Amino acid sequence: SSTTDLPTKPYYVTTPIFYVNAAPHIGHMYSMTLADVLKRYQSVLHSRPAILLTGTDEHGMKIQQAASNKDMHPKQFCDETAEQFKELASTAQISYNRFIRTTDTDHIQAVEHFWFLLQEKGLIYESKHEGWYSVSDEAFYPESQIEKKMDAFTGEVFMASVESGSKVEWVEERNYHFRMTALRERLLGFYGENPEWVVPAKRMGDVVDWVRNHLTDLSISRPASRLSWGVRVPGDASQTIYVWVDALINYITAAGFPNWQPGRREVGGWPADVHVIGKDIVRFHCVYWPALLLALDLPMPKKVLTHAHWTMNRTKMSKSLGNVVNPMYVMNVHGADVLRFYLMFEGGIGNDADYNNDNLLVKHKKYLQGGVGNLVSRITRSKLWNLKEIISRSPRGRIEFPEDNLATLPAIVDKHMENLDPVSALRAIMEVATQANALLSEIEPWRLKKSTTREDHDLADEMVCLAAESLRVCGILLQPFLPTKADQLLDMLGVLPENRTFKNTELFSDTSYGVPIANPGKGREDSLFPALYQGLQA
Ligand code: ME8
Repeated sequence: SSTTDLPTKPYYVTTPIFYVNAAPHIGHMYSMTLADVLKRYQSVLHSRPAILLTGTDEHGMKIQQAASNKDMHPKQFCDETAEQFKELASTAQISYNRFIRTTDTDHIQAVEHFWFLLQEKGLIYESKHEGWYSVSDEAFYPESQIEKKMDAFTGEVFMASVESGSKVEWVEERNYHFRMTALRERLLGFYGENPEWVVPAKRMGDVVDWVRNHLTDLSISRPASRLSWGVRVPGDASQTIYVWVDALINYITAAGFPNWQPGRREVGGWPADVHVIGKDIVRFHCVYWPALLLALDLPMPKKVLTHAHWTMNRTKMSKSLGNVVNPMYVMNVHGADVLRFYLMFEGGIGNDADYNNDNLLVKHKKYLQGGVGNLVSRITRSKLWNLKEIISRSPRGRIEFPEDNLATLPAIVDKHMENLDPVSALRAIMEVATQANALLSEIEPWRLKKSTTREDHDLADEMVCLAAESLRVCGILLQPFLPTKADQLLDMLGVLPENRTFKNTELFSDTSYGVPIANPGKGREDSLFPALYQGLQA
């Protein structure tokens, strides 16, 4: 077949696959939502085929122990929590194409095959291993990165990783190693040629430093007598494959590895356009994963978006600490879009953000209820003008501000999204909506409409048209962030479904809207962003 029938590569974005040792919290929903916004931006606004992968990481010591603490078979234990993550994804409107579980048969086969290829390349050897292992992080740490710590409550003294604070235990065993040091120069070369591979770029420094100064071969199996819950080493059932090697491969399992045909691996999406991850797992994704891919001469993911953490009273929200906010509860009370909005608007990519329910209420009131919501009801509910008629004429010319901001908004949003910065994109959209509202309050078309001069009437029409355009453009751009509410907004304005893509964001390019598509029903006209229930305690 000729090159002309090669399919275009879909945009491919992934979330981490989450450990199933405990129920999901806000932090997991944050990674999922970032990934979903990136995907929807491509698919909804740019009509580009796009794939979103999320799922669960089910093998390893951590899960084995959690299951055994509950006296459950690990698989049965995983089934229960995996279901909760799946439920979170659907409630939060995460438009995933596949929910992968590392216990899926095709994934296990992919891991075995990956191992086989590494072995064929002579990159696996057997030796004795000793070192400090953290079950919580599922990682070995070098002696230099271990310190003595005391539990503030129990007084217990233990050894812990300096980096993560997690408890470590001394391990001596025979296992298999991946000759990662053989890839040092190629890794450094890759980082050098792709200084913007890690987003934000400030997290690249540690990665390079680590590879330059601390890279060692990687222990990639554990004796099955200790770790039985996992994929067995092909040809040596006495060893179980290290959970991080198993987990990282999920990104190519879902893309069709190892059955992709030469030259056609793009069909499944590989290489990924973006891996979305938290800053806690940068080393695994930015050192181990590229080393494994380089070892097999597979293409690298194009970008790794690393985000900061949600804290609760300034302490990292974590399953093991238990200081978590249950997103299902918040969405149950406020709806999915409200929480998505809060996470995207306040969440930290560069710096940690503190979750606070009062702040959620404040931001909702200011930007959604009092901002976009207020604007839409002022424009669509007034009996003083006929919106459809005004839009069909698109009067303009006398009011300038914020038309400039409005006209440039799509390009600005596009730039932020290209830079993998949905937070700035969302803030720019909200800024324009806020300006439009302020201008409307200043010009007061409802007052001008009662005037007797033709001029006042014309100015009022112009203002109404500009406010409607602000809403239409913001509504289109908000679709990836607020999938339900943005649709509802565009329905209320009467924007046809086929006129909701990026190219429709050009000002005054749509003169066909103005009559609601689905009438929300009497008494429900203001239901786009109703006041939130205030009683929720985080
Ligand atoms: O690390 N704030 O799984 P995990 C923001 N299975 N994001 C947070 C967060 C917080 N407080 N807490 C967790 C693992 N996250 C591995 C991943 S990938 C091949 C294997 C998010 O269940 C963030 O994305 O511990 C973090 O990287 C991820 O959840 C860790 O989830």
